[in-house]
Amino acid sequence: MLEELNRLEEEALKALETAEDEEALDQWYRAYLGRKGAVTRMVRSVGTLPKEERPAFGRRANEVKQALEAAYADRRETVRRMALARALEEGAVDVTLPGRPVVRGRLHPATRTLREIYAIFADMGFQVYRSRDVETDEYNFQLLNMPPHHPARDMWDTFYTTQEGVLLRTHTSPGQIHAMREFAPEPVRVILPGMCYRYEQITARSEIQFHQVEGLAVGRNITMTDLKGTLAEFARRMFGPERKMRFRCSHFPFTEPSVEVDIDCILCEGRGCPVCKHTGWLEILGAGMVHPVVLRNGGYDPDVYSGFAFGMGPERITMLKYGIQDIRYFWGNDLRFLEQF
Ligand code: FA5
Repeated sequence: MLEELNRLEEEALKALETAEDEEALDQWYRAYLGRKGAVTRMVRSVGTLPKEERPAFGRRANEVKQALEAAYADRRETVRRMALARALEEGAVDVTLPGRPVVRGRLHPATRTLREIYAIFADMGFQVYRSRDVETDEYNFQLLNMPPHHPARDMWDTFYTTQEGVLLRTHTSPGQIHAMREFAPEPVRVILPGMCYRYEQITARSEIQFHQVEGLAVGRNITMTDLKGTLAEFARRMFGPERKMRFRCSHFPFTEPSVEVDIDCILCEGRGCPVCKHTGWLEILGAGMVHPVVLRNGGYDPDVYSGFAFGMGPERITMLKYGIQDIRYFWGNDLRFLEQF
């Protein structure tokens, strides 16, 4: 019986050497030291021995048990270390390898132009003023001197909501009223960027959704000369000092007098081409002196205060700067277009 015990110990120690992972260790434990393990069973069989052999056997059995428990704990630690070493080796990183390039995003071309516009006007003391895209008929038309049935409304058809008198703004000009009502009677010098919406045919030059940047300056003694100087400085910085600029008489119900501003065609240098429709000029914005009715609606006394306003389309300006042929590229979400900027 004692011999058998010694053999079992030897066998168990040998088997333990081959256990390489946790699972094999558990299996080993169950096979030898578990409740039904070989060693446990042998310890229990002490009762079947003759009385005089029992003490010696019992002592030896305990020794074997302790020796195996200790060997098991040792092996367990070794296996844990081996697993760690293997994981470190497998997960090793060669820090000298070149990194994987991260694809860089970029600004939308309209955003780039908007930011250029902000920077130019910031230098001239204009702050950015935000106003809402969803407007009322009152702000989009009436307070801008376009009562119901005014013929000028035909130029600015829009999307109406199901709520009576609530619509998507056709231009950023209603923001003029919001800004004036906030600042009056203090002087105001703001630009108002944002999306505008028009219910019109989509063409290479016209979208149903586009940006505008409105400008507004109100104070004492503001004259048409200030408007011309401000816009000339803007055009010089946006398009370069070699560009020529012209002011054409025009009409907007909310300005008096009104002008439209052209620059000489960037593509043909003013000689005439299909883009400028052979005129040599390209329109970039509408402008004028704020109409007395609009000043009064904004909270200023037109006998004391005067002001100028203008409204430009950044997408059209971007088209001119980069020679983009079709405005539909802007919101088509085609990466082949967007990645060029
Ligand atoms: C207006 O919207 C006036 N509110 C501008 C203004 C402001 C005049 C303040 C006087 C004082 P107009 O409809 O011309 O004007 O539009 C102004 C600019 O918006 C145009 O020059 C053009 O650059 C841009 N724009 C107009 N319609 C579209 C469109 N469908 N798609 C893209 N850009 C457009």
